[in-house]
Amino acid sequence: MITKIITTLTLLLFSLAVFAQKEPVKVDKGYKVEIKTSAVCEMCKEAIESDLVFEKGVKEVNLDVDTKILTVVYKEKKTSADKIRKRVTEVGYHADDMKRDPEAYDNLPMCCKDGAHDDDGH
Ligand SMILES: [Cu+2]
Repeated sequence: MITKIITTLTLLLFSLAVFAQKEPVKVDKGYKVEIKTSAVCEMCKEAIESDLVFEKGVKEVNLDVDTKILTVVYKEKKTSADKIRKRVTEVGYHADDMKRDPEAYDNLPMCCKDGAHDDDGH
């Protein structure tokens, strides 16, 4: 009985982990992927977008600060969703299941750190 519950829970957690990361979808200009980040404000948006826009193969970048979702359109021959996620971690933010680079995070402005916007609800 216990074993059955554990198996069910494990499967459930596993499927949640898989669904947490969105698969890229085909669009006119290449592929589009939505990546959940740890961005908290307009400065984060600026930092991530201005960095990603120069990344090889990246066509369009947009971060929605409210949902923390980064939408990227890229050429599948020049880059991949994982490379883009990696790049986001190097700017200092989590990207889906990929953890941010600790050094990059240390260098972020104070307002972009965890909890900086908790008090006023932003
Ligand atoms: Cu910020």
